[in-house]
Amino acid sequence: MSRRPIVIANWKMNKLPSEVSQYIQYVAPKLDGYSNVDAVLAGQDVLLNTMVMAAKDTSIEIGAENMYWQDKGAYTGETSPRALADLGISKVIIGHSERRNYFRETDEMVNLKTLAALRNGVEPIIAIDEAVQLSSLNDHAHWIVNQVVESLKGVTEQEMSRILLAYEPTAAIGSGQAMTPVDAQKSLRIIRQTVADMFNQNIADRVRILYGGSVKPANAYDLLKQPDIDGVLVGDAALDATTFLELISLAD
Ligand code: G2H
Repeated sequence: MSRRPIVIANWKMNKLPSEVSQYIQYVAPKLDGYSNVDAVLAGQDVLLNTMVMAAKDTSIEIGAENMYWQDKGAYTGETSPRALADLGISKVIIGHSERRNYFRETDEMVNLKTLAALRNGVEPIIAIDEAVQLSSLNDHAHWIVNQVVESLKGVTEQEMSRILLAYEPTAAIGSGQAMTPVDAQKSLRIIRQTVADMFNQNIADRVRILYGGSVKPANAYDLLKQPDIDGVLVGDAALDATTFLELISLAD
């Protein structure tokens, strides 16, 4: 089963509105040379409108980094999935480790957000993290399985074609030290097997699963060579447009 590779930049809270157009104008024309990979830029809410405008008529997809699980209403300061869809946002990162750790997002909230994104036509990129304090391999596997199961509660077989999963071991995030490709592969295999157990092998074979955590050009190729790693979710390294393109070329 061949799955289309994908490189997602997660700009987190780093870029300014004034920096968006130059980045996209630099990257977009060069993407024409890479037809076998999807390129996604995810930015904070205040950038999204500018990002969508700058990426119009290009192959770049724009994603959000977070959203609320209600479609609309009196939720001051939150972002509506309905508004994301209306703006032309195609994907949204849900349950990133930083959301879980700094903003106390729980598996239940991740599940509600996943269902809300699907309901509104935005594809969820569900982040699965790995707590640092786990002591045994069994704990590790159980932790991952549990997050996948809880995140995907109530998702239908049909909706699974619109879901992406991203494994991001907490210790590797922003540390400069990615997990080894072999260890990352083991975790992604557990995630794919969990999807097979919840749904069926066909769906598990089709779902795209990404690795995230200190991905850079020096390690991306070996990570992407692993049979279950279909793409990468990249923070720091993707802040630079040239490096993002390098990652695209490695995934193509
Ligand atoms: C992990 C990743 C992107 P970085 O959070 O989601 O960030 O590549 O900086 O570790």
